[in-house]
Amino acid sequence: MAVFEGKFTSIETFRLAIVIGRFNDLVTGKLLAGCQDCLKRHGIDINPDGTQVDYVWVPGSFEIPLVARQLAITNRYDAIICLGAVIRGQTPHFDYVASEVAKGVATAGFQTGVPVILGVLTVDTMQQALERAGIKNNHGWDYAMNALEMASLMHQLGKGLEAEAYNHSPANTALPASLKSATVAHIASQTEPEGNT
Ligand code: INI
Repeated sequence: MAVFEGKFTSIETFRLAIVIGRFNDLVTGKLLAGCQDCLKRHGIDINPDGTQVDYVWVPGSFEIPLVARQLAITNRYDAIICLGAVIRGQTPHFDYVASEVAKGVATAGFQTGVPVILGVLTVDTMQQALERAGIKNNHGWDYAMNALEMASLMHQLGKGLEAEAYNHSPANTALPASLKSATVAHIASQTEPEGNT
């Protein structure tokens, strides 16, 4: 048996995409700067004209999952980092945006097998957001670390099944047949009443 964990070495060939919401860009711009600082100090070429990082700006956090998934299905990226800031206002809009972005980012990762990092702050006030985007510490740095770690881990676990999922599903949403049958077998083994043959 084995222990698998992501490393922060051998990352010179990694390709990353960063999706950034313009909404609250006072905050998201700082998250991006923290993220870039981390990547740069780990030897990643963060130049948008280079070969390692693409940047995609979207109107707000709500739009992030669609774009993250679209990027992931290209199979060009080892990880995708999503940066946004959802700040509670006087309306329920916060709750809709916050829950949709979290669900959508998770779905983009599940559907494609590409690590999609949830770098979206959900806070009550602008002060809390800024504290997490550089005044106290910068979570952008952490999101970059998460991306490198997950990219490395997924490489170790192998990308074969994910490639199969993209190639054999027109909607790019289906599980590969091998995973489907394994899942069905697993569920059956969990639900079969004891002693039932
Ligand atoms: N988008 C954010 O990224 N953060 C917010 O706090 C926010 N609030 O509170 O409204 C927000 N709204 C815009 C939303 O993400 C979409 O861009 C918009 O609804 C258009 O689809």
